Amino acid sequence: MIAITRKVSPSINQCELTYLERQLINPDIANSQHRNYEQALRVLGLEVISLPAEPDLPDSVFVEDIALVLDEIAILTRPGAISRRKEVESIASALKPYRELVYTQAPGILDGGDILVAGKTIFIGKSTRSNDEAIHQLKTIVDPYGYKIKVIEVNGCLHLKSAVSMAAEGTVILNPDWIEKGHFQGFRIIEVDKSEENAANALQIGSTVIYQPCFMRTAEKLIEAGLNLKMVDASELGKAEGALTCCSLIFHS
Ligand code: CIR
Repeated sequence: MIAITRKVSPSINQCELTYLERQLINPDIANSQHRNYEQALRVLGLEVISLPAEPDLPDSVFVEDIALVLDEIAILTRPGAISRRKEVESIASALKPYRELVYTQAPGILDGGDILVAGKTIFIGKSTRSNDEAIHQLKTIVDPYGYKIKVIEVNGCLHLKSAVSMAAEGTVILNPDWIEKGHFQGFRIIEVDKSEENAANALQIGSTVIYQPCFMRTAEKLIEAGLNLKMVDASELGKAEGALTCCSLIFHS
């Protein structure tokens, strides 16, 4: 497996914010946490392709938003935030050796944070960053490969994956205040602790779940459910409204 990551931009303090108040981000702490994240991926056996920082693109560490990489094809997004559109070019170059590339087009907007893949089902969040036009385009692109699209309204948080993420095959971590649980009928659902609204974003790698130590109550629930957690603190990037899934694009080589 390969993980594409990108170093934290020195301009991270100019990041986009939708639901959070601006707080000063310490670039040294953010960089050190990001290095630990990359190291955790290596320890789990992934080859990490760590792209250099983009000084003029504040949010470019959040590579997940720029592409959806399936086994068959990679789809480059047209990110919802105008300030993020220039991130696409370098991610396309990094993906080119591995996949056929296709691009979503205007007036479609789409962030990878709104896309959750569970086998042959692709859940897409309709949020401030992803619209019907892009969802329609994506459906047309993935249909020949046998994927089914399910659309979910996202309310109260930035992306679909702020509200739900995969913890294991058939198991999701979910915040029921932000999305309807009913969309995940047939899945085992682990709800976040009420006091930890941002705790639904975890990064599943095989039988391990990379998770943040600041969400201890939800972590306890995950451990009780039999999951194997590897703790990685991403709290400094949390001030930029990012979490764990957003810092990598993971795919089979
Ligand atoms: C943004 O608003 O685009 C960034 N500040 C945060 C993006 C986080 N991405 C993600 O969760 N997939």
